[in-house]
Amino acid sequence: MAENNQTLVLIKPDGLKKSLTGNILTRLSETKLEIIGAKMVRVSEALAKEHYEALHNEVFFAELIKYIMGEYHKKKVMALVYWGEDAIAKVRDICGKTNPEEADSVSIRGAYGRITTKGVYENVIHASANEEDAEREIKLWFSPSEILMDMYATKEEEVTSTMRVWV
Ligand code: FUP
Repeated sequence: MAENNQTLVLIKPDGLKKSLTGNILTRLSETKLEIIGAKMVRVSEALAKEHYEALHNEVFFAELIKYIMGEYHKKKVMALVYWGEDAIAKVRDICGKTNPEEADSVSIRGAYGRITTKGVYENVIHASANEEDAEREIKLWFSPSEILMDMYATKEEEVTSTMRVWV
């Protein structure tokens, strides 16, 4: 039975540098999934390390952090949440395999990704691998008020902090 689920998509700095945003969003729109959150993010080292926490022992970790922070391209990432029937699987399918040289040539990573001389896969796009990762990643990149759907439990909390406002 097909189930509705949500997934985090990141258009990585190389995707933005190569002006692939429109192309990628068009490819993803073929899924008929709904975008329920979207924003541009300047990725801090803390966010990068938290996002790729599971890979922290890999030899390419330091380079991966620099890559996602935009050291080699543009210092920004477009973060989106897609929702709908089999969202996780459908988006992963269009992205293609992690290694751009192994990815199907019509997939996003197969068409536009590359492997750097330092061995990092610059594969243009990230998409959550499963429901557990999706929940962790969506909660890491978005606050509840930035998403047009209540998908995970939330609570009201009084916060005393400053925020930037228009003058
Ligand atoms: P994926 O779920 O497809 O993003 O794959 P992983 O979580 O295994 O990898 C996350 C990122 O680490 C990839 F997008 C690129 C980078 N990576 C490498 O550079 N080399 C590797 O051998 C594996 C991953």
